[in-house]
Amino acid sequence: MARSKIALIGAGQIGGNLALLAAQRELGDVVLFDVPAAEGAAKGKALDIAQLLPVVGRNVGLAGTSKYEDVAGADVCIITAGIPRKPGMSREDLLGTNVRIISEVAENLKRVCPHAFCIVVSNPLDAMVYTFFKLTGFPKQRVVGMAGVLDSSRFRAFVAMEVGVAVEDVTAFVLGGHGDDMVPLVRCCSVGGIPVTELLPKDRIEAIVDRTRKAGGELVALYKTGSAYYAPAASAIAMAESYLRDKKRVLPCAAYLEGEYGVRGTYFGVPVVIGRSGVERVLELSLSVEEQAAVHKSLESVRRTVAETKV
Ligand code: TXD
Repeated sequence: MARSKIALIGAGQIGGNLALLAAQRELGDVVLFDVPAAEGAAKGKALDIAQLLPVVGRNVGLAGTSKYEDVAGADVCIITAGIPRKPGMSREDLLGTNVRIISEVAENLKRVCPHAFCIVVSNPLDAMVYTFFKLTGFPKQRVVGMAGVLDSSRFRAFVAMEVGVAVEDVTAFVLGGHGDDMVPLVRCCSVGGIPVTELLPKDRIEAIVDRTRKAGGELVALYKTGSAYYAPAASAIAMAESYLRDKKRVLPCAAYLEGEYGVRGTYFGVPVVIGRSGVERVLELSLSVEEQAAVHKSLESVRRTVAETKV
């Protein structure tokens, strides 16, 4: 059977790491796409990773390009095209530039990858995936935003650090938009099945929730030249793998909602099942009054940013 084809639109920090992880997991042949001025970097990263494969004993094709024809027919497209944050910037400050870039990418992928499962990563995430969905006209099952997997992984990492346990034994997820008012759901966080509220005092849990919400900015301040890239890449690859291998993973993702959680007509971070048909199901849970208020606040922020896209 022919290998799957994975198009990485944007060959920057996250794009390069996506290519490395996709190759190491033999998810399929990888094409790194970037603008002509950055085509050399795209080709270089493809060649560099190809030269790594004999060391790790993996076999996939890798190429770099600035021609959309070279990504034609891709099964999965992961879009990181756009500018990242610099210190002092909010995700919303990226909107003007990134909505133009995502619009150009959407027009081209609509033409050359009409059947692809598309994972949008560029910020401000909820507004960029909405823009991509509206401009491609692709079905909602095939357009999803990557944020919740990352935010939940950050939440789990901080809980594991605090309790002093293995990360794989911490279960947790984050609801809502990819912004500082995202909603880490403490009630659903457990360590080896034990509710975290049994293991940590209230003030430590609140400190972890606050750090999770601001985790992106913490890395922007440390990196100074851009934003996170290792964990975002791993998060998008987990989503792509669940699609390509029909794994039916339950992953928190920005999905287009039509009534679920009382949300209609926009992308919002909720737990979904990803399989070979894309976003196959949205899993709903009943929220407390307090959780509902926090989700509503996050939704208001998402709606404000989406409105600014004018799409
Ligand atoms: O959780 C999340 N969704 C976020 C996403 C987590 C971290 C970073 N988040 C966002 O991803 C970040 O705010 C940016 O909007 C994107 C990409 O971040 P990255 O760190 O990879 O940025 P780089 O290194 O600047 O790479 C962006 C590449 C760069 O090589 C540009 O030349 C390219 O995008 N680019 C384009 N590619 C294709 N087409 C067009 N038009 C284009 N314009 C720029």
